[in-house]
Amino acid sequence: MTGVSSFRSTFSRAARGALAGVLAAFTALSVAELVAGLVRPAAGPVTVVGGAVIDRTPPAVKDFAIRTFGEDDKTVLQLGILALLTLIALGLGILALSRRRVGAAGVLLFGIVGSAAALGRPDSTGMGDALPSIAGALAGALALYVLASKATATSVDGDGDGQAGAEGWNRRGFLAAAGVTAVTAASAGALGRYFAGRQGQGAVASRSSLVLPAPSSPAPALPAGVQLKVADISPFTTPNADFYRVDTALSVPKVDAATWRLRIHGTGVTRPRTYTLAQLLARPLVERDITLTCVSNEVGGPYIGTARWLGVRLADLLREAGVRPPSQGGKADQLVARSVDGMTLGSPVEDVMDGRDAILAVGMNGEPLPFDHGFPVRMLVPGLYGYVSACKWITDIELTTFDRYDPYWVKRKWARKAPIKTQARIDTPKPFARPAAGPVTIAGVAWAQHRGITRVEIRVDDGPWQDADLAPQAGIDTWRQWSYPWKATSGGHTITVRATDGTGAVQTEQRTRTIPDGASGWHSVFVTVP
Ligand SMILES: Nc1nc2c(c(=O)[nH]1)N[C@H]1C(S)=C(S)[C@@H](COP(=O)(O)O)O[C@H]1N2
Ligand SMILES: [Mo]
Repeated sequence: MTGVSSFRSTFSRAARGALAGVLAAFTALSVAELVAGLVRPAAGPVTVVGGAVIDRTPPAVKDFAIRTFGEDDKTVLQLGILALLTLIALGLGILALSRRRVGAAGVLLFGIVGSAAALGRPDSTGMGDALPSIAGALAGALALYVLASKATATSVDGDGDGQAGAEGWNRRGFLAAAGVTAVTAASAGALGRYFAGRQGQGAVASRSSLVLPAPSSPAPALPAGVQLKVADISPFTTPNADFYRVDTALSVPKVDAATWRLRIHGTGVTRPRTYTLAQLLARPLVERDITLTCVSNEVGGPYIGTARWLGVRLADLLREAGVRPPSQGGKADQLVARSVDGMTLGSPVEDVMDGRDAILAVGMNGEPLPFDHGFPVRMLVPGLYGYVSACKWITDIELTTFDRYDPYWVKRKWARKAPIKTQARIDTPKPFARPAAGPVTIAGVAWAQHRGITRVEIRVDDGPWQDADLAPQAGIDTWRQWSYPWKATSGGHTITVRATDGTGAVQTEQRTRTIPDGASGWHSVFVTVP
């Protein structure tokens, strides 16, 4: 045997092992997704392992991921998991050529990892959640065992192409087995997706048949002019399709409105209650324009939006349950909202009950909440960042204290309390734009929810602060548009903006990171006027 042909046969042997490994991994995942599709789609291995990774990711890394990949962060995570899995599968496949049992056992190990992740999810519904990972691992181990034996089996009567003599393996037998495995796995995966889709159909139907009642307290009419006639400014009302989305859910919960329940219980609740959606909808509904902001929003960042929300006043429900705010002697100072996927968010009871429009929202811009934004019901508390107030897919409200319980983000080093910081953002011109010399409209939005915006100032380079023109204020819970007519002169210019809130406080220049309680500092944009 020449050196080249021995290299070739070693290479082709390794390639066979690698192919066996990848096909085994593919089989494992596909069978797991099939079983998950039948049992519970959220218990699929990619979802549960991804969820476990998200929960264990250090805050700084998570913040980096949100900043770098934005709303694609989850796709990047899933691709990362698949890439790692593929590498391990290649290795296991090559190993299995000489140690078939060890290779198969390696695949089973992943079943254990997947099962542990599934059972450890906060929304785990019991031992059944381990089934997808176990079934997938068994199928994958079997596939690897069979493929590895085919990959190394010597052909007795030759494989018919006259090459068997040199390499001593049954090419046709291996390729046939590989083909059957690939087709079987692909079919299992497709079936799994089909079943998973069907499981969500009840929820989809419950959403499309939901008719939202008219509010007993409609939103105050928007003053004429809240929307400035400036191209490229953020629209005052953010369309649902453009509304930012931030959550830890790898598969968006599809909750069936017919079986949804909300329980209110805990410290100081003298009349615990469980509501159906129909019961909530039978109550007086308020409609309000509220601007929601994420604590992970950097200065100048995109994680903010305004919608017209429809919902039930939360304070009324709490009072009916017997809850009193701490200022009136209530023992609970923290309200912990829990979602169907096990997320927990804690808000100050005092804020929820101080008269502001804290609501359990059912409608967003005239339609039932989109699934991405919490269907059927989510919480909103004007003035507080989303992570301490805006629980989506809410199902449980527990009254407790800040001393006694740390919710999800607080366990990860974010602040217990987080009112939204006063911020202004320049929407136009964009960073590094090249506007022509002459009149240029600088414009954007400013927000300080539940305090309101009273002033916005612009500074060009090191010049004096100049008042921007403010659009009328829709209310203290929404952002406010502003514009400034600039006479652009040629050269490079830094445009800076700062806002003043309804308490008279001027937005601080002090730059802070988003962790632990929101970014501060002024937004600047550099432009070149040719
Ligand atoms: N169930 C659940 N609710 C959640 C979250 C989450 O991860 N899970 N994220 C919160 C955060 S950090 C924010 S900023 C808002 C974002 O709401 P949106 O996605 O509708 O814009 O939802 C909040 N509610
Ligand atoms: Mo957030």
